[in-house]
Amino acid sequence: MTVDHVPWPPEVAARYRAAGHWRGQTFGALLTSLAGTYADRTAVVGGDSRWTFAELDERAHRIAAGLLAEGLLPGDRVVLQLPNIPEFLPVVFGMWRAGLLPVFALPAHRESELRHFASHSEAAALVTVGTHDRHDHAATARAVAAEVGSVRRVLEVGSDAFAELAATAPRELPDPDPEGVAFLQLSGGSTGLPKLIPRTHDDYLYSVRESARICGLRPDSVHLATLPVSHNYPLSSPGVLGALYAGAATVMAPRPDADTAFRLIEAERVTITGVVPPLAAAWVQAAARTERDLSSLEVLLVGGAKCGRELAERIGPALGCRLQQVFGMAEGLVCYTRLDDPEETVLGTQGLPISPDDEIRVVDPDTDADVAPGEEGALLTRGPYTIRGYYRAEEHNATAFTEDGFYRTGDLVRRTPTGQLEVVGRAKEQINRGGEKIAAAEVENHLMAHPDVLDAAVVAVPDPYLGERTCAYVVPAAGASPAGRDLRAFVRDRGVAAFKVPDLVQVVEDFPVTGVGKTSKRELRAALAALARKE
Ligand code: J2J
Repeated sequence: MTVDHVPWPPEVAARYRAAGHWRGQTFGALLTSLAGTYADRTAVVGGDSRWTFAELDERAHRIAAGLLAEGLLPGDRVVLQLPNIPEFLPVVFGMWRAGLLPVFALPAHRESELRHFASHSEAAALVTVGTHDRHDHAATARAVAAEVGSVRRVLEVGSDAFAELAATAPRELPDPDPEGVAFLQLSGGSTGLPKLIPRTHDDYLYSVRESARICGLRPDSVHLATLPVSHNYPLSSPGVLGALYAGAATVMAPRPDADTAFRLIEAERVTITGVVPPLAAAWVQAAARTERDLSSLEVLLVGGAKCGRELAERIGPALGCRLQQVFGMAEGLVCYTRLDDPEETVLGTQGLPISPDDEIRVVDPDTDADVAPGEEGALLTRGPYTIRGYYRAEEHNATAFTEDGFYRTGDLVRRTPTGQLEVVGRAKEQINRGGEKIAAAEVENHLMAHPDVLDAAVVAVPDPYLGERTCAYVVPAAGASPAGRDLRAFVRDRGVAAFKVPDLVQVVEDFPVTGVGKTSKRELRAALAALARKE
C-alpha cells in the first residue's frame, strides 16, 4: 500500500481547527478574496510585467480553465520548474484552483531529479520554460516525459501554445478540499533521492499568515523574491505567498547577485527580502561600494544555513536594515527572530517557532530522552504545519518520524531559557552548501555508477564562503585510476543539479580510516568529515 498523505490524528486536527490555525480556506479562495480587497494594487512585478491583484486573479482563473481543457484532472500531480518570473504566480494559483498539485522543482534540477519527481509522483504533466540561464528546460522536460509513462503533457510557459492556454475563458470550478494536499515540496534529503513533502492548503496557509505577521508585512511593503521562488523559504517564509497575503507587491529577481538585487531594491523601493548567508555576505561586501540607494530596505531575512555571529553583526550597519534570522524546513517548522527582539537574540539565535502549538523536543540522538534544559541535542518537532509523513515513503517515514508523530529534523540545537533555538550542528547525512541541501547518498550513488569506482563517501568540508562544500572520497575499482575531473564530469553528465557535483574529489586506495574495522557508511562519513576538517 502506498500512503499519499499521513493525516494528523482527528483529535489533533480538531484542536488546530478550534484554535483558528486551520481555517478551511484554499489558496484559490484566498486569491479571490485578496483580489476583492486589493484589486488595483500591484501584486507582482518582473521583466516587463506589472500585474495587479485583479489581473493576477483573472490570469489564474484562465490558466485553471486552460489546464483542465488540456485534459488534466483534479488531483493530478504536475512537476513545475519555473524560474523567478511573474508567471510563476498565476500558474501556481491556476493549478490550485483546478485542484492540480504542483511538485515544486528548482530551476537547478536536471533530468535525473525531474525524472524522479515525475515518476515518484506519477505526474500527468511537466510545466517549464524554454531556454533560461543557457539551459533548454523544455528539451529536458520533453526527455523526461518520454521516459515517464504517466506524463501526458509538457507545457512551456512563454510559448505560443501556453499563451493560448492562458487565454481560455474562465469558468466556475469547485473549490478543492482545504484539508487535502495542495502541492508537494521537496526535502533537502539525507537518503538517496529527495523525498516529496505533501502540504495542505490549511496547514501551509497558517504558516504563511503567521510569517507575514511576524515579518511585519503590510500592504505598502515591497518584497523582493531573491532566491528561487519554488523553494519553501522564498515561497512562504514569508516569501511571495506571505507578501500576497499581506496585500504587498513582490518583485521577481531574475538572479540573486548584488548588482541585480540592488538595482531592483532602488528601482522598486523594496522593503524586505530573504537570502542565504553566503549571499548576505556578498551583499554586505557589495554595499560598501554601491551607488544604489538601498534606504528603502527595512528587513533582511537570513536563513537556510547558519548565519555566523560575525556576519550577523555586519548586516545591519552595512545594509541599513534590520536582520531577521529564519530557521525553517520544507517539512514544516519555521522559527524567526522577532522584529522587537533584543539585539543579542537577533544576532545569536535562530529564533522562536511560529506557533504556540509548535511542539519542540531536544533529545539525546541515541535514546530520544529529553536533554537537560539548555543542553545540546537533536531537534524533534510536531505541530499545525509540520507534516506527519513524506509522500509515498512508508519505510522512510518509520524512521524519519517518532511513533507519536514528531518529525526528526536531523538538526542539533540548543534552546535558550526564553525558548529560542540555536542551531549548533547536524546529525543527518546531508551537506548544506550555502543553503543548498545535498544528500550524501544521492551523490555517492551517482559516483558508484562509474565503472572505475568501487566505493564512494561524500562528506562536508568547511568553506569560508559557502559554509560547507562537498568532498567525495572515492576508492577505485581494481586496476582503475579515475581522475577527479572525469568523475565530476561524469556526475554532471548524469543530469543532476550543478550544486550536487562534488567540489573536491579525493581518489584514495582505501578509505583513510584506521582502526575502525568494517564500518557503516554513517561512521565512515563521520570519520572522513573529521579528517577533512583537520586537513
Ligand atoms: C542553520 N540551519 C538552517 C538556519 C535552515 C525558511 C528558511 C529555511 C528553509 C530551509 C525553509 C537554517 N540555521 N537559519 O524551508 O521555510 C537547515 C536545517 C534545516 C534545513 C531545511 C524555510 N535554516 N537550516 O532551508 O527544507 O538543517 O528549508 O533542517 O531547504 O536547512 O532545509 P530546507
